[in-house]
Amino acid sequence: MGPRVTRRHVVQQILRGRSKEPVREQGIGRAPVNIALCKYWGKRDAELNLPRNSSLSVTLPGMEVEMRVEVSGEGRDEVVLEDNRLPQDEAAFQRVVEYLDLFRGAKGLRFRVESRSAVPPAAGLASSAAAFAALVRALDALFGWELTPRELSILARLGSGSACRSIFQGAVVWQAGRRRDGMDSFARPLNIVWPEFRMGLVLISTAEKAVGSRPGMNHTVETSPLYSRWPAVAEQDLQRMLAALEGRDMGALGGLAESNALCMHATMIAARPPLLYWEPKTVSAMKRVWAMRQEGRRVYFTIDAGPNLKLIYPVEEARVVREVFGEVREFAPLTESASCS
Ligand code: 2P0
Repeated sequence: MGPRVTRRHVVQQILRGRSKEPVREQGIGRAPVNIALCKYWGKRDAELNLPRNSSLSVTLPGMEVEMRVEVSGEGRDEVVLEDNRLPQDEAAFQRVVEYLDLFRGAKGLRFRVESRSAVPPAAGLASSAAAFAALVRALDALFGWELTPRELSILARLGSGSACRSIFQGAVVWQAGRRRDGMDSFARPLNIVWPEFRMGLVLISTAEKAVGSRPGMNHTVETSPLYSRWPAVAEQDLQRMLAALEGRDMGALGGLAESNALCMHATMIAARPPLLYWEPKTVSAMKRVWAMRQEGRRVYFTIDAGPNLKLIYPVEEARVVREVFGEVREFAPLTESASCS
């Protein structure tokens, strides 16, 4: 075992020979929200956000975060979300500032970061992955680094694991990698075009969750007797999902995504004390999906670290999905324009 690799080492390695000074007044970056079909749950390195398993996601067209970053005129960091300045004691402020610490250079630059989101708070979607991916793109523009997508993905991962997937569009794989410095742990786009693929949001609640994903996954790894099975299950699910995507096989893909999500939740429910993100309405919605399948409908779901469902179905089922669930917010993540980066 050599010395521990820090985020700072990784940043130094990627930015070696690149500008330490802004080359323009302001950098702007945008990135979409992503929803995992094969979930990231558990880290092998918390400092670098290195996962124990590879994962697969689709991005939601239109659900983007935009970040603008410039050198602060006030000599201290400012983080402004939708025109609201975050107080310094807020956890989100500190997380951004700790990330900016990696990019201050010898002059100790201070930054003003402004974020605008096309993700309505009422959509029940976590936008932190999109936010860190957009922030990396904004820094790349400000400093004129011209990093490759792979380098952007690695830097985004240092902010939030799932952010490395939001550097790309459409169906995206994040390969876990094996290296201790994480240089082989980044996302890549699959460029799958599948215009019939739909994802629909079933909103159960937008209340802030009691346990965030980060402490939730750490608690699961540390205490759940079922967790040890998870990485191998996820790797196998991923290989099967890739084949299902290649074959445009909705039944196989939807079924695998659903059982992958349930398996992830099973590891959390078995944690001590248990971690349950579902509400009673989550379970009723799951049962409605299963009843639809009994009737031959090709409708499946996935659930993240929260109570809301994301339905997966082919466009032919859109009408019956609306009949059963009312107006769901629907996305076509794999059309040609939405899926090619
Ligand atoms: C995912 N989640 O694959 C899984 C499914 C939640 C459930 O990635 O600590 O916010 O910043 O690396 O990326 C949420 O975890 O965690 C997540 P950090 P992150 O989408």
